[in-house]
Amino acid sequence: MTSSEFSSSSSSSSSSPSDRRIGALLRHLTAATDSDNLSSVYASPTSGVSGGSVFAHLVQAPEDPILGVTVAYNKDPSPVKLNLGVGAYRTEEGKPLVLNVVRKAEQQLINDRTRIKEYLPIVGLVEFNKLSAKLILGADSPAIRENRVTTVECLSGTGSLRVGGEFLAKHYHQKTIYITQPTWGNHPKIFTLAGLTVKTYRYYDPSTRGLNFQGLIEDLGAATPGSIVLLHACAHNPTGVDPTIQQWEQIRQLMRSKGLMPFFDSAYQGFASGSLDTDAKPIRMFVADGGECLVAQSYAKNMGLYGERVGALSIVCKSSDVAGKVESQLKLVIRPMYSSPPIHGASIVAVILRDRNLFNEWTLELKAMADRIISMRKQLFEALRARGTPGDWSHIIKQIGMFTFTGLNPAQVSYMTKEYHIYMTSDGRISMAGLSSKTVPHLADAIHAVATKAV
Ligand code: KET
Repeated sequence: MTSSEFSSSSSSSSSSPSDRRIGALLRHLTAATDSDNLSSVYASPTSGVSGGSVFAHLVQAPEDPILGVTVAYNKDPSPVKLNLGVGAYRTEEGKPLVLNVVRKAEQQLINDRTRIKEYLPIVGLVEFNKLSAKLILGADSPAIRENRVTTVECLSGTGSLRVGGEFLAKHYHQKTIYITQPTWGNHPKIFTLAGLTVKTYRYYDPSTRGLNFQGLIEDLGAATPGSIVLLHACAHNPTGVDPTIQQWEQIRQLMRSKGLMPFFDSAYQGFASGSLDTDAKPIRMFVADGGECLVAQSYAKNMGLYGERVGALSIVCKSSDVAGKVESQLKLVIRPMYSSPPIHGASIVAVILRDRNLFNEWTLELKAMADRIISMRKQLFEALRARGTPGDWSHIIKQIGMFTFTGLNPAQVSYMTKEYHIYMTSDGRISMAGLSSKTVPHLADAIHAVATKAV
């Protein structure tokens, strides 16, 4: 058995997972009203049997493995502390960056006094949806031309994955989704809570620090026909290792021959190669064969709109008739979840994508971010070479996107945090986007220390 199962949503009941969740919720609510003495609840609304809090039995939950790194970093008073945990871009000065083109778009929005704050439709800003589909599938995409793509605005990449997952759990005949081993830590949680059963397929080979293509092909070849497969469109998180275009073609052929449903997570379009079109190529290969697929897009990283929570879910269908029905069902997923998405971030994106000049300016700023990260890779690699740090560190310059999967173990990571105030996820992933020329020597010293000491 090469793949491992995270959780199973199957039960003896034949109802859908969301029906079962709602059923469980209803049973819970009914049980509470049946057994509670309402007058005592009114007399003392927050006291339990012992007079303490009704939540006293809760255990303290651990911080999130990625966002919790920032929480720990914020508490550290050290002046040399360095946050390489979350994948968020920083300037050479170590500051968050608001793109100039985003400032311009916001100014345009503010100047336009006709703009209102009404609710958006359930599917979000329609112009944003159209432009997002074009950005990821290509302006000349036959699927768009044939009107068989449905796109809904969602709450960034996470929200798009969650809505897509719940839609599949409700309406797709296979409830198993395969995710890469390893993957972004939120993937198994998102899909399990959406009602899918999560399994993994081999992806990364620690001995080569590269792709385990053989393992990947074997695992997808052994997957139950029709299963869903989560694919990182580019700049795989956390490994920074992507298949080549030839390998993508083999993956596509295998998946199509087995009827496996592709679900792309595109959180880093433009960050892998610096080109939006190049990074979207694997998705476009799957769309070009006429088959169906899902794509979750995020503008958090490539437009720096992290906190605006702006993203999109596109479902490419075989016909416009089906796409219309899919959209109608997506609305039923979204309405009880958050009703409709926010207006501001999507408006910024729409202003930029619709205007040729702003769009070009964006691509230049995006390329500058990608280039700065590549230069950090070179500087860190050189700094380790200069120190004579034992080991092969060439993966730092070979891996792509925001992260380097260093190969450092949890004990080494914790030593670097304790002794050097360098913060990263315990799997040894560092966000290269959080590094600058000034902080490279400090990081290189820390890596050198753990590589030469018995930590
Ligand atoms: N997919 C992947 C692969 C991913 O790395 C992230 C975020 C997301 C989706 C979701 O991003 P959103 O902000 O919802 O559009 N990853 C970084 C931040 C996080 O963990 O939330 C990270 O790995 O550091």
